[in-house]
Amino acid sequence: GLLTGDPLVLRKKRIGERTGTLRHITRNTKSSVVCSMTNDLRTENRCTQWPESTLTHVSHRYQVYAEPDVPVALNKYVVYFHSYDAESKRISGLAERELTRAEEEGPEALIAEQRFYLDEFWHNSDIRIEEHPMLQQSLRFNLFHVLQATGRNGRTNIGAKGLTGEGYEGHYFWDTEIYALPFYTYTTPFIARRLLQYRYNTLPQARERARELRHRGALYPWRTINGEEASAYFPAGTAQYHINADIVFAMRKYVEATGDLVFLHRQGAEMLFEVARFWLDLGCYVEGKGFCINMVTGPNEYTVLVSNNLFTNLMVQDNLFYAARVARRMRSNHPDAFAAVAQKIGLSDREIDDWEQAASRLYVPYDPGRGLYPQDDSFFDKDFWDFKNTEPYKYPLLLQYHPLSIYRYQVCKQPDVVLALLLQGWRFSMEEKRHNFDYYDALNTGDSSLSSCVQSIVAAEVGYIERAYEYFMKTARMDLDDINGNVKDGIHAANMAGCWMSLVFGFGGMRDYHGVISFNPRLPSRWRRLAFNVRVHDSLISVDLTHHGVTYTLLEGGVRRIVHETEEIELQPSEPVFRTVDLPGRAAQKAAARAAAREPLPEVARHGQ
Ligand code: IFM
Repeated sequence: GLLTGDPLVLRKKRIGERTGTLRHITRNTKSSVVCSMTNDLRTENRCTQWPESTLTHVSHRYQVYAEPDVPVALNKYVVYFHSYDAESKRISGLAERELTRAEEEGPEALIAEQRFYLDEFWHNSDIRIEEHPMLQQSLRFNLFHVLQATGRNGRTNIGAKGLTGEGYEGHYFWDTEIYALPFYTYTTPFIARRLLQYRYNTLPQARERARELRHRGALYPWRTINGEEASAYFPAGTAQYHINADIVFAMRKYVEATGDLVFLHRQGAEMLFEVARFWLDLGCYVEGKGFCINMVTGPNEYTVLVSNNLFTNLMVQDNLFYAARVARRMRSNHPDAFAAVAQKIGLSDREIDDWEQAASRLYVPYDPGRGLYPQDDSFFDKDFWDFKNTEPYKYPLLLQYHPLSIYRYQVCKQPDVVLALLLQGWRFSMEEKRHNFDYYDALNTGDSSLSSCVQSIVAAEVGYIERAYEYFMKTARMDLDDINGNVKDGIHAANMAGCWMSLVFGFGGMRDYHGVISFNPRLPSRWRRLAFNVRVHDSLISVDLTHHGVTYTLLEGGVRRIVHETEEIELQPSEPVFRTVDLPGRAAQKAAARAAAREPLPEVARHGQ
């Protein structure tokens, strides 16, 4: 049967001898959606059937008088169409034609097509943890769900709960760019491109939103489906301007990992330049500090509307340098492509200089006395949350306390500085990472499902393998074991994709600073073997880790350079390379230093408070 709920208004219902079609429009956004089905019952048994329909559903009921050894087979075909696919009036016809086509092809052909698609997916994405069936089950469950959740037509994206529940009303967040895109970029890049394409297709709405808030450039919505801002509570919504930086950051990683300059020149650059414009308009120069960004909310939603959120500032700096570099490279190496974008958005040379200037003067809050990076300008002025007297049932805090009772404390819902340590890792020394991780790990409630995977990766990097393991187990089993007790509202898609990151970036130790792929693996003592593949440009690299060492094999593509710990390796087709594994931490630090040396960026001024 086909069911419908309140947000849908019925426009058309048709029920045939074996078929049924419903067309609705969504109450608020007026999108049309069609669902058509047909049943193909095959049996030699005597049977009766009758259609049923109400205002909200259509179905066919069968009664089979089954004899022993007389088989019964029911093939059911269902198709969905949306007004994104074609004009609203045409989609019912399209859906019915697609059904006929599916039935003509038959189940075997459809299953074969599906199998081919999934074989390819697993070939690129599977991760093996030897002799650990429970973990293996969770990895595959998580990655399969991420795939199921992902819109792949450039017009849809990944809902925070996938399509499995009504939590967050189906909205898309930065979860896509920071948690899911790494997985796709390094395994199935054509899907990463589609997800970025979605952001390009909603650039007009982002421009419109920037105008609405009296800014230049483009401001992407914190939560959305159709590209318009849907946040109800701006302090933990629109004020998370870092969404803009996250999108550009993910795009940059995609372009560096794939070399897809066509995307960059035709679509990416336009987004990038509009976002850079936005930053210049949002920030301002402050005497004694530099370029500051005030009144924002960083990833930690338990602290809102602050000045100079470290994560935001570092990501903005990254965006601005990148924007200036791409603009200059395009101008000299691809002048036609550059002229097309520059003309379309009225870009001047002066703006490019301004981006670079703001980036080099971007304010990075730092407390030299304590060797700590404050989450923002006022974070260290706040009192500590009284963890000792907070009973377990009081978590997540946001469901038990008024927001204002939370905002005045040093307390984290999810990684903020710690996420900066991961995404902007090449800027920090290992000592800084460990010291700052220690500080912020103690403040983290883990109230957000986006927490444990990032904590796990950074814990692994700084050498806390046991802690990393604990966080990883929570990540891996979150939905299968309903650890947060809220899976009834839907799965946690970001965490599921984060599970891949915990293994590949965490225990696999992969980093991609400035397009250089490096590995500093560290295997938890309880595992015998961890193996995964990553795709970089046209190469598919297998990474196979045991307690003896790690083997890198080029499975597809031409010669590829990678860095193992501190050593540069040139992988040749069919010539596996084996290396022993160094102590955690030491090698990662050297790799970060090498990455920074390879493409030095202007010195980032750190300011004492
Ligand atoms: O995007 C996240 C946010 O960071 C924390 N609250 C839940 C959102 C959706 O997953």
